[in-house]
Amino acid sequence: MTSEAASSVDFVSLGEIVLSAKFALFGARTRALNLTFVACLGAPVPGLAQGVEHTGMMAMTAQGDDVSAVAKDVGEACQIDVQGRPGKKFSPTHISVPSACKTLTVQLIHTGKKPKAAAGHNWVLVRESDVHATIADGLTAGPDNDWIKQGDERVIAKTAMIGGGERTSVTFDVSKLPRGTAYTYFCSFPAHAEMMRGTLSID
Ligand SMILES: [Cu+2]
Repeated sequence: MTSEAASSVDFVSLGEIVLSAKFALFGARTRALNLTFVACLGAPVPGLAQGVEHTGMMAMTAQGDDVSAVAKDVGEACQIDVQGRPGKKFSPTHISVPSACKTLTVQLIHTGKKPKAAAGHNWVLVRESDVHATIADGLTAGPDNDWIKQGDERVIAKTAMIGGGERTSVTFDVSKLPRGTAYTYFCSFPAHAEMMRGTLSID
């Protein structure tokens, strides 16, 4: 089986259990589009399947016993695409991270046309209680630091700042993030954060 096969429609329709097992057998890089992960977002996520195709990353939850067993063999690497849209909007605006996820890869896709200097987007994750202070300090950090204070320990994860048509990603450990804590993500570009904001929870 080639890696291309993993991103085909067949992969989704045939079911993950069989294909995941095959991947394990062949030792190939596993790709799994887990529909439960999409469903728990509560909002349509355009481009999620495409994102999996492009990145080859695995989106997997513990839901479905057999899938979970395979995921443990290869590590629970979860993945989500987030669009930064014109009009200072993120989509989705809430990310539910299954508690089985060990790492989360967020791929940020800037769907606008403006360059980074005019309307850049990034994805910055902090605890909800740290949002205002992180944004305020970021505004004095300037564009060379992507409008985030250097070495800001309140930042749990962040992507690079990108311009229209670009994409970037960040992978970080979610296994030690306390459950029951409210997390917020935002874009630190000046005047974007008030609108470009979303919430993340470990569920
Ligand atoms: Cu932005």
